[in-house]
Amino acid sequence: MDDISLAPERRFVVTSVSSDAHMWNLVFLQLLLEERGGHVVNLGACVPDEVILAECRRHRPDALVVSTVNGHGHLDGLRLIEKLRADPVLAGMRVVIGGKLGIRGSGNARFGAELVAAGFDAAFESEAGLAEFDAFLGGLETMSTRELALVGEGV
Ligand code: B12
Repeated sequence: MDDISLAPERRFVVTSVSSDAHMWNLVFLQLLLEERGGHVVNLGACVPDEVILAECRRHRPDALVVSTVNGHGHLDGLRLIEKLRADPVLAGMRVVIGGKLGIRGSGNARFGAELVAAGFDAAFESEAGLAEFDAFLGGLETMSTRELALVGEGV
């Protein structure tokens, strides 16, 4: 996990969902992504959906990274991804979600599958550790900046 280094131009928006007041998960993700050389805009906790959409339109990140741990994330996440995928500017943006997606511990895995089916590019349940997220970050490095821009434009 330590040998993954992002190209300096990779930009991330990190956010929680509207109901979730937890903050250290967001600090953790920001530090992780910055340590890999990424640029992070951290929107913080309890962010309304419309603010997330507006900030993504403004920053046009390579990926939106959503974190949630209060147990409501699978509900907030479904609502959020429907809005993102319906937005003409953001429909093709890379969007992932992770954390404690429900209140069922290892049983939260099924929420991850639902969230991906609804439109997230990936879902990372905290009980599974960070290896899959590392693989996701590594995958970003195989895409050129131009390819990522095209994804961001919904092409
Ligand atoms: C501190 C805390 C609070 C504080 C938060 C203060 C703050 N400003 O952040 C306060 C007191 C406000 C709080 C409130 C609540 N909390 Co609270 N809280 C905690 C606690 C003790 C620690 C959370 C923390 O800071 N962890 C440190 C960070 C670094 O770890 P993390 O959040 O787990 O994130 C890691 C992983 O989840 C993962 N991860 C997270 N997001 C993402 C995203 C991606 C993409 C990836 C790859 C990985 C990833 O990576 C991180 C590092 O390993 C946990 C219990 C625990 N020990 O975890 C409960 C806990 C999260 N809280 C819980 C609950 C239920 C609540 C309340 C609903 C309680 C209530 N009835 O009011 C409210 C919800 C408020 C709200 N609107 O969201 C539950 C959630 C249950 C669940 N999901 O199964 C927990 C797990 C406690 C429990 N065991 O029941 N809480």
